[in-house]
Amino acid sequence: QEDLTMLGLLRLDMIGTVDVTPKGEPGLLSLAHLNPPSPQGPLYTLLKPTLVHQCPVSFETFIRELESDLQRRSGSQTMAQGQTAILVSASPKSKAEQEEHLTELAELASSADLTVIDRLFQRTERGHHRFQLGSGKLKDVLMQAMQKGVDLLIFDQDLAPAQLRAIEEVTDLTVIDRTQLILDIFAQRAHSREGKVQVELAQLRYLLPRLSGQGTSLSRLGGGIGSRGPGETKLETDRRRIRERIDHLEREIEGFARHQDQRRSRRVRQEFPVLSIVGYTNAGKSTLLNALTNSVVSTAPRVFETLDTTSRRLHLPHGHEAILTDTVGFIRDLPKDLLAAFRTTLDELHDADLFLHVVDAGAKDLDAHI
Ligand SMILES: Nc1nc2c(ncn2[C@@H]2O[C@H](COP(=O)(O)OP(=O)(O)OP(=O)(O)O)[C@@H](O)[C@H]2O)c(=O)[nH]1
Ligand SMILES: [Mg+2]
Repeated sequence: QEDLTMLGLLRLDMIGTVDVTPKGEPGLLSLAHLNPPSPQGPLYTLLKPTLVHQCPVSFETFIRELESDLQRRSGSQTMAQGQTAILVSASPKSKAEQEEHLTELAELASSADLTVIDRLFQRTERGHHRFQLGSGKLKDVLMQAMQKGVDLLIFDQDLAPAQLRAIEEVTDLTVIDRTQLILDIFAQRAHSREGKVQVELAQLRYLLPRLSGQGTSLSRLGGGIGSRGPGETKLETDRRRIRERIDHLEREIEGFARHQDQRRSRRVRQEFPVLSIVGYTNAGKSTLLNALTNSVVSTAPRVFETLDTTSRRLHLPHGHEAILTDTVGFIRDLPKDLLAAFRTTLDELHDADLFLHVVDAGAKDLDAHI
């Protein structure tokens, strides 16, 4: 069994063991080879043991055919289905709670146009782990990933930069956490200048510490003790450029905030009451705005469809008017970089005279959404 695990983990084409008889002569030869990734098929095939000199396999042809088969399959799979992912959760929380969170993570993943192939979770002790989950469980995850030809692991828990690196090193897969997934979705969806700036700022703030983490491993690769490898110098430049960009974006956001103040005071002069639609993401906020004001804000059965604030005039009976605004939805454990970056968007809520809290009564964990 251990040999078979090695076959998978090291991505060998084939592995064989030879028994040794008590007399010291070669006995039975057992061979196993990898299969091309497929969602249902087994990871490897075990051949029937034979005597060494009766070995049925002509290695050169066999390996060549296997290699081209592996290549063909992995090629066609990524073309046909787009990116595939395995969701992973490891925390001291109960099984039920982790499952529920993974369901939400799956919604986030499909909102980012990823195909979720599998979900795996583990209940762990509190405290810091090198891989977030146990190393045995990580092997399980990796075997699943290889068997199913998956290219992305998504963790429900936030990973420390060192954990992220350790997992990537062991698995050779792309690893992201929930925060990064949410940032990616926001980046895909942001349309307004303001939204784009806010998302980029959040992404850079998230990236910066992770970049310096990679710096240590790169300088180790550079080899010379005490000498700075070329990678390190480049990273120093990258880091400085990122900091400069962050400064720049922060100033731009301040500009938006001033602009917003002016807009606000104009609105106060007009003395229209402001009604703000708030609520969990995908609850139906934009649909309500459209229905009440005859607008065409984009709605979709996926999370974070709306990022930009929209304000519309609402005609009430008896000739009264109000401003109705629709804005970005909430989600539990909103990444704090994102929260900070979206301050100008959220500041709009200060203007509200009334909140309309939209709740999807059909949501499974209704209370958690309120
Ligand atoms: N069954 C039902 N579906 C609804 C209702 N209101 C909205 N929906 C659907 O729910 C989905 C989400 O609606 P949106 O209006 O985009 O939700 P949102 O709160 O603006 O979502 P985000 O902008 O992504 O945070 C859409 O597919 C709507 O068609 C409703 O009252 N009943
Ligand atoms: Mg919306």
